[in-house]
Amino acid sequence: MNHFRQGIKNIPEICARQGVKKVIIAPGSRNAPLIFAFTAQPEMECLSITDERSAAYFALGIALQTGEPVALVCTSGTAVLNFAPAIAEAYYQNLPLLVFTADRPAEMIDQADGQTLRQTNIYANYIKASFDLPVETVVDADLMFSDRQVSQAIDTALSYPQGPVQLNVPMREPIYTALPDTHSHPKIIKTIASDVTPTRESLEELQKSWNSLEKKMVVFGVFPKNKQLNDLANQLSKEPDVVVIAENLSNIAGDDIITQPESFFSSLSTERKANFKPDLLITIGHSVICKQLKLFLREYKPEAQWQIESTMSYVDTYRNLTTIIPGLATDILTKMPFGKTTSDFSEVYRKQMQQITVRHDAFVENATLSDMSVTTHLLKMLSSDTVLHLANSTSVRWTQLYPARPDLTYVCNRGTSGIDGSLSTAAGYAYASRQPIVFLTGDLSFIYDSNGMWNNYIGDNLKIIVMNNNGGNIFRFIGDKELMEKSLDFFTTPHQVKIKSLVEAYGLNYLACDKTEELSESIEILLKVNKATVLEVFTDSDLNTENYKGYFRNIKMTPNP
Ligand SMILES: Cc1ncc(C[n+]2csc(CCOP(=O)(O)OP(=O)(O)O)c2C)c(N)n1
Repeated sequence: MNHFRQGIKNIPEICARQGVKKVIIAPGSRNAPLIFAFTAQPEMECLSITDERSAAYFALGIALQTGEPVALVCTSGTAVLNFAPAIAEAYYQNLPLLVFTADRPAEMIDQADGQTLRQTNIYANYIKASFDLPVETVVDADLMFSDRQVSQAIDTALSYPQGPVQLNVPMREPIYTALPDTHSHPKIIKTIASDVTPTRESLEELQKSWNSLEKKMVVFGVFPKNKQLNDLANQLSKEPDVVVIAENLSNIAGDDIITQPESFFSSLSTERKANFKPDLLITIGHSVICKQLKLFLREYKPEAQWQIESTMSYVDTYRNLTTIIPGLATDILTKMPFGKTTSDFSEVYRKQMQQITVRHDAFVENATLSDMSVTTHLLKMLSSDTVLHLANSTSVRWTQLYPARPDLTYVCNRGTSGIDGSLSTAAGYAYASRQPIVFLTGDLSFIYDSNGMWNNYIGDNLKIIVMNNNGGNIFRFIGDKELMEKSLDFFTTPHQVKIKSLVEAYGLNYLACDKTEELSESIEILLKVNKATVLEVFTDSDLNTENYKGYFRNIKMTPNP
């Protein structure tokens, strides 16, 4: 029996049976059989997005919100390359994307045929696995091979640490033919869930170190919201010998947790820094943004560093890594012998933080219209349960200067920190969520990914604030003014783009604010209106730069205990 296109027909069925229930389809011809197959599968929720770069980030946003795998389908050629930025981001964020790339048959590659390039393992350096399906499923073995690869690919994407997987699907003409009516009941392969725990001996070793190393610091990097982990962090922060540092993107917060590390470590005077040096450093989760923390820990080296729940092994950010601990932080750290020491380590940190809070509040209060005042107002006015999406560049950095709100969820594409997909990611997240979603972004990141508004799935729960300082303001924060003077425009890339026209072209609501006294009311209207809306706030890059540098001059004057 000839199983022509049976393999293609089975793909969405295997997906649905392995929990892949959403697919984003980008248009094309070579992928027509995949479009027929997915749109015919009753359990599959099919979305259509034209721009492949945006489609893939939209899928990433859905996977971030749901924790479930999302499939992507595109035609052959550069369409495949346009998925790449989001796939790289998904790889470093460990998000399960199933990427179906339609392809020409092998004999047509490098034969001057249209829309054709070498697609086998095309995302090699940032993909968990890549599979080439058979060009046709004629004999039983073809079909068995195709079904097995699809099931294996999904299982690979879902196994720890999760990640994106490519399935390259070469197909010969004819393309526009009906799929077979037959059902072949493809077999499913699944890896069972399993726990990883240290041996009793290893645990005893860790407990001995915990007891012998007096001053402990626990640093939380980027992490999805996790109540159990947050409870553990708050429990640890009450221990006199433990200091807990957590950036807002770790979604860890509490009264005794330091959630403004950039301000904190910028406030330490050289003479007093040694007082803040930990003996044991424990790092949990993904990357941190805070440069001052990295510099401090690279200079004031702890005797040991434990790394827990980092899906990328041997990440030695602080160059102190000694011990990698597989397993969950909540399983391991709860077994440590708490309350055995009388150290005042956390008290030293608490006193310093109290002083910083006073200086911080005084500096940010009553600021004139600027990216800083937008951040101050927004963080005060957001309703509980809001998911705050942050663009890379200064948007995420401004929020990191403020205490993290435990009732918010903070999200930012810090896997590869690109400015190219944050809007599409927020739009995908908002599509899959009923929570209020607020996206704070700079003007270049907004314009770069304005195609993120080019789809029929923009939820009313999506609100966007564009801090328009006419270019990449960050380069004026970090770079050397004299050195960059002559070529500054090549860094900041000022522009003439009318964001109002862009927003209205995509059918979203538009609001604008260019006066200090109107800011609070503008944000209030934005948060209240029941439609996807963009608030553009016009700010001055000179003032923003002065605010940012002034903020740290002010913090550096904090007296150290
Ligand atoms: C895809 C990509 N291209 C270039 C960069 C380098 N880059 C980092 S921040 C930035 C400027 C962003 O400007 P904007 O979004 O206006 O934010 P602002 O600096 O004003 O906060 C650029 C170009 C990047 N991170 N990602």
